[in-house]
Amino acid sequence: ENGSRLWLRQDTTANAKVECSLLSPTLDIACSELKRTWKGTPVSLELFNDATHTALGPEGYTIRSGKNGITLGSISEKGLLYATYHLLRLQATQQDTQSLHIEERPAYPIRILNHWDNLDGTIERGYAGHSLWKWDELPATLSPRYEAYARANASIGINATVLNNVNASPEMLDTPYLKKVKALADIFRPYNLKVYLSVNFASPMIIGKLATADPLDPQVANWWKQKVHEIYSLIPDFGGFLVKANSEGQPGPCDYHRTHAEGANMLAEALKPYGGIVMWRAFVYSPSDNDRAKQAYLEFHPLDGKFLDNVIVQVKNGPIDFQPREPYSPLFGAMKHTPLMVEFQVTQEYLGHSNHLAYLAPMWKEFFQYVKPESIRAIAGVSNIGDESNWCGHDFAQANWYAFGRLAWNPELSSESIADEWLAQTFTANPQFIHPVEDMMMQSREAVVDYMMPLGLHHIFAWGHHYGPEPWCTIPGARPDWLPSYYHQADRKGLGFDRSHTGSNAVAQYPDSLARMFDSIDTCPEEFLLWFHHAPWTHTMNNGTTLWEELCRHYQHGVDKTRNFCQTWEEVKPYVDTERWNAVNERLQIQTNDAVWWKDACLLYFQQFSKMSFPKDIERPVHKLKKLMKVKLPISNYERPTPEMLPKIK
Ligand code: BDP
Repeated sequence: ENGSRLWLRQDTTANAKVECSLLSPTLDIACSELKRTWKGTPVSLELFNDATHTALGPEGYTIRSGKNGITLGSISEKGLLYATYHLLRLQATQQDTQSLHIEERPAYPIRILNHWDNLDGTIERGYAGHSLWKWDELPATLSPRYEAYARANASIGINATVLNNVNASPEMLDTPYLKKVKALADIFRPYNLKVYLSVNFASPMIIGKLATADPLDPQVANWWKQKVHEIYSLIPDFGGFLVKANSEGQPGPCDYHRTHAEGANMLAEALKPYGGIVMWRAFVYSPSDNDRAKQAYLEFHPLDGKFLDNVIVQVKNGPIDFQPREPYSPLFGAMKHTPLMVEFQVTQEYLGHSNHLAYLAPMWKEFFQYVKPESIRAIAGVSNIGDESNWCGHDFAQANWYAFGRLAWNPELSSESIADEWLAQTFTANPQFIHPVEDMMMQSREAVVDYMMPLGLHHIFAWGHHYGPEPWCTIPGARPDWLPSYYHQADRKGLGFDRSHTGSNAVAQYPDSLARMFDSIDTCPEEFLLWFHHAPWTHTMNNGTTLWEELCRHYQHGVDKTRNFCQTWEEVKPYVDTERWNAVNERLQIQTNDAVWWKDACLLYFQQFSKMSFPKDIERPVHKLKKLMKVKLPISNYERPTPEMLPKIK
């Protein structure tokens, strides 16, 4: 058992009776999945063109029981493929399949993974080995994992993928690479998985040898048109481009005093004749402004309505950067005349890499509490997939890939039900296992928030790799907005970033009622207190204790929870195979150690400012601050640390 079968582990000796009058690569897949695995009454797959099915769209479907068995129906074979995986999921999760009357359609037409994979095989912020894409071997050698990847995505409704890093290498668009991309697209196509690429805005200069990449230069626009033509001649259903421009040193239209809209529209014009789209990222910030949290809004809001209709602006869920908790980005709701999509981070850059168990569905659901699902056009997730045998490094990180797909299909699903489904398919449907483990998953993200940065604290991670605490970090000459003190602002008076009207006034970017709520320290939800306020150490919290005491309690709570997770895992040992039990257990031990490390580091560091003592019920630190301040992990931005590297409780 190495985890490689993900959530797709049903017995394949069923030999079911399946009827399908049409033939196509997609329907072949659907039929053979059913034949191998379905144990119920005969199934037939049918294309319909009635009003019900038309309203469900090409990816929607029905599943209905009748006298002679079950009928899967859709206006297209894509829908029949998704219906197949739905039916098989019902069986795997032991649902009643006697009388089915199901109608489904996806909430978004684009449900896309963003791989931050580099052409040299490394993965930026990837913690599950190297890239799945073996560029050196392609297109001649095709790893069986390419198809397994497409199948896994189809089984959860993901229908699109960006193969390469947003920090894009221009070579991606060179002809030899495009031929490799074509080979992948050919494998993915029957699984309804469309290929997209991240592009470097300076490509016309770097590979096209032009003197400029100015989007208003006709030669530049022409270069892109030629390139797009070449791509579509190889991959007729190519999806389009994802662009990170004028962000963290990447080239972009602003280099030529053009706007993001001018840059995006030039690419959109090139893609338009083929039905391709541009996903243009709003992740921009510069050290010269006073509050990073405000900058994407300041830059993009004035451009509302200026983008062509095949551009979607891709916005991270929060205004800063995938922190364990952020309020939603105020761009959502503010760009009334521009299609927007949300970008979630599935890979755990800021949540303990693949060492920590953190089930992220509750975090994404939190976003949808503030942002209406129907107000966005598409949904993207930064992938946590690599070439390790279990795909995601941590066996429980597979749940985040799974949950991303399920929520992209239907953001109304509950985190609990997704966890249950995933557990039943991945481990066992036994309730003795599911109940405690679902409970552990449901608490896991909040546990991370508690032991890393509770009450709205953010970005106090170690420099560069973002694993472990470094609230004290100073690097001579570094951009201030890359240093933790920029965010936590700890001083003798208190803690937190003042984004109220007395500070940066970032609150004003939210709709009035929310702006008022966040602006007042008395009505601001406590989970965002230090995000929006510089609160005095003695500030009275809702439960009557001081900020300092409450901060200490959250850190302690986080530690306690990780210990409970170890206990839970111990209790469910009889239900799990030894290999996966051991692998998860080893990482839960690391997580518990790390939680204590975070608690000690942050509390000892902040205590230097608060000058207050630890409440009685808080465990005394086991580490010394001086020692923790010397910890330097020898890892890059694409590795998880091994246990030997981490400070341990003696
Ligand atoms: C940050 C990562 C960095 C990415 C960047 C992005 O630290 O590696 O390149 O986001 O999203 O979270 O572009």
